[in-house]
Amino acid sequence: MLNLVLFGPPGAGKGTQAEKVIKKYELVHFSTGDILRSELAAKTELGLEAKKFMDKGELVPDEVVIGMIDAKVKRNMDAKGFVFDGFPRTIEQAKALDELLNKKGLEVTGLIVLEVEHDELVKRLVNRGKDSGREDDKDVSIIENRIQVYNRKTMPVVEYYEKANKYYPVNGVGEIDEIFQNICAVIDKMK
Ligand code: B4P
Repeated sequence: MLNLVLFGPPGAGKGTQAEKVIKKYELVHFSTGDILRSELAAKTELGLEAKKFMDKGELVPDEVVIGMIDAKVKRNMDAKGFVFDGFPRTIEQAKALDELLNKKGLEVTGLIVLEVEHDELVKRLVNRGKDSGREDDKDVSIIENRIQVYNRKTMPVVEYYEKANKYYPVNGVGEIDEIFQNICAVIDKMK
């Protein structure tokens, strides 16, 4: 099974590239951001709780997100593989993902990190905020907080996978299709 983590700061293009990767390699997509937003749209208890964190650009508590992923992996055990998009975002989530996959005799194949510098991230998110309706894209101070949270809490995850020889950086700036080709080259080497 090909189990990929698409990683990078907010606005790096994880969601954009994940759509293309799942289509080409016929993998199941897990976007914790999308799952949380659909819970929010359905006004579930989980969604309303998550909203308090998301609107401020903070991370939703680990136990909430880990539970969501666990349930979805269990429902998709016949898949060719998974693309985790926006997960793991903390060391605790990375350890939980390893545990969860190991129990099923699986493991993360590789962490693909989309590298984009700060000003480009802010530009993309402000742009998306004009019509996305996402509260966390509307305000530059919330966008800046998301980037800071990424640097503080999420970046250590890179080192975790680097130690396991599973770290694959890719330049996330340029044409979407060009970046996708570079990601495919990395995946084809892993396989
Ligand atoms: P996410 O939904 O994961 O959102 P994100 O980090 O903003 O990245 P996204 O994937 O949407 O953006 P993309 O780079 O594709 O998380 C939202 C919130 O949910 C978090 O802040 C947190 O509160 C919560 N959450 C989610 N997962 C969690 C977890 N595991 N633990 C705790 N909390 C969690 O694209 C951005 C924009 O750039 C788009 O408009 C796109 O069109 C554009 N773009 C993409 N590629 C481009 C390119 N090459 N050139 C120019 N523009 C490009």
